[in-house]
Amino acid sequence: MPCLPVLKPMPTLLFMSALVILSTQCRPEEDPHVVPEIRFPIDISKDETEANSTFEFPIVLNQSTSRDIMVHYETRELTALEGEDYIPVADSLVIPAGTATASIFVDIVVDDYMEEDEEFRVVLTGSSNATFAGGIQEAISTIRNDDSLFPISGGGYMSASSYPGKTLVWSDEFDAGSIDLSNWTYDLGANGWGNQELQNYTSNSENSYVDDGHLFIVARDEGTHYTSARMKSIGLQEFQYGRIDVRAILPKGQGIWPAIWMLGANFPTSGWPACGEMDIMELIGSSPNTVHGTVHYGADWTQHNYTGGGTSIPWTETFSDEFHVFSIDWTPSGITWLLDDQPFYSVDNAVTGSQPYPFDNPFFFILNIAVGGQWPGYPDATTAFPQFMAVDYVRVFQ
Ligand SMILES: [Ca+2]
Ligand SMILES: [Ca+2]
Repeated sequence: MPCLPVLKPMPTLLFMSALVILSTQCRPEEDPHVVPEIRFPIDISKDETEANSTFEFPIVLNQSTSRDIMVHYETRELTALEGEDYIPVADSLVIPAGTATASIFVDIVVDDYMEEDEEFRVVLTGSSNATFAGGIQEAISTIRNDDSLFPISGGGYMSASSYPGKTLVWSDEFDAGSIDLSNWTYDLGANGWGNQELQNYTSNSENSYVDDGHLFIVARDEGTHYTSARMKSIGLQEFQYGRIDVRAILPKGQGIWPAIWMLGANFPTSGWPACGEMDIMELIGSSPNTVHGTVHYGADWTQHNYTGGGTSIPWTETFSDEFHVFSIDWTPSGITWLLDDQPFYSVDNAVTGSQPYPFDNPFFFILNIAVGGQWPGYPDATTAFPQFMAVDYVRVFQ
């Protein structure tokens, strides 16, 4: 393009301005082939929040040039997965002539569920009219977890919604937005209770909450102590006899002791074990594929006795993997324990022998995770925290 326009007479000031403009547009000494370096050394680490839902990766040229620069880029998975953790992109961007910066934007998937901190890469796959400084063509992005809710799948065994000759008399499906306090209240404290347990039970939402149709009870390592929750239906929901189904995912690990159980409603006046105890499900976290059903009884604690049985799923599985249904069929003639509708242990109403038979009275529910104790032992370096029990429903048919 010719650089010597015909100059027309004009006022001096305007003439000088025109010369300046002409000189910047047409400097003959400028190298039309200067090749800038692309600098892309920036790793990004941000919390997974709405405010950070788009991660920005700046690209900087060491100098601008008179030509457009084109950069091709794409995202690649590391521990963060396409679609699940971020929205994959593969595109090109233009750094216009005369400018030296641009940015790549990647949307991340924001949810409320706890995950590991996860990483993905943004890779510069090629460019036109520029080189890569130091050969660096990728940035690593870390999506930092800032959530505390547990993600679970709904898979696993689902029990029948009705039984011949029986009526559903009560259930908590945990479908409301919060714990139904017309069904449940809390035991608090408990550090050092009779079984030498370590946890302190709280009513804090970190230790019990309802999410997506499930009740979560969470055992946490608070550094100096453990917290958990123990919920009970005493004075609120009490039943005598019935088919009881509880669908749950259980925690695991050395020293972790989840339980789904019942005590006689006369516990406050008669005391334990005279009130009777029916353990629908107990699990010792170091044997995470075995559950136990037990009854405890005795006129007073010096005459405490118990009997029970267990059942296991294959050793390659655990009760943390998916839902199972823990049941008792409790009638005037005895109690049968079932796992996923398969009976595995029974007692009849002569089980207490010379001791009083307490299992002919109303009982209330208790759902809890204990940490440590004489039976499970204590957490060690192999025990992962937090641990949760997710309960899909508690149903009583009579
Ligand atoms: Ca999350
Ligand atoms: Ca549910």
